[in-house]
Amino acid sequence: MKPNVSIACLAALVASAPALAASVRVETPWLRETAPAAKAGGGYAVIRNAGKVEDRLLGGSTAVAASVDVHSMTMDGNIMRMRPVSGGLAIAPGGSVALKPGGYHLMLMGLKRPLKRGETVTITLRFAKAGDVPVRFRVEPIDHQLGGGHDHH
Ligand SMILES: [Cu+2]
Repeated sequence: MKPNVSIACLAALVASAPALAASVRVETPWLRETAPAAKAGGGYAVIRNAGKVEDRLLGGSTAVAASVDVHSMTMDGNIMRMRPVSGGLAIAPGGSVALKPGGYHLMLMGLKRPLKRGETVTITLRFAKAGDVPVRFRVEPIDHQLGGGHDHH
């Protein structure tokens, strides 16, 4: 019996090795509160890649929306355009990417209910290397600033 147990343990170690090479940290995750009839919502955070290899944020899933996509926002003359980031948002090893209003963001499509300030919503982010990472996002008022210096809570 003993050799079989050893082989099983070894197999488990080998299977978990790729996950150890990838490591992401999600800081200051927040969602913007939405109007009652809104069908889409925005999500923001700073994502750090503490691993040794490039990773890519592909999207995510949540119970409160039909889908979670990664969008970029750019100015085209005076028109703001959002579009899905094809192939995922790359995060260099040792680097970070900020998802913030006016820039890259998570787009919750097909909202099933409004997002109310103060509540917490779990979104499972999907990374190419790190896999599925559940993150608790706090819903903040529309004028919330990432890391803002005048927070009076
Ligand atoms: Cu968007």
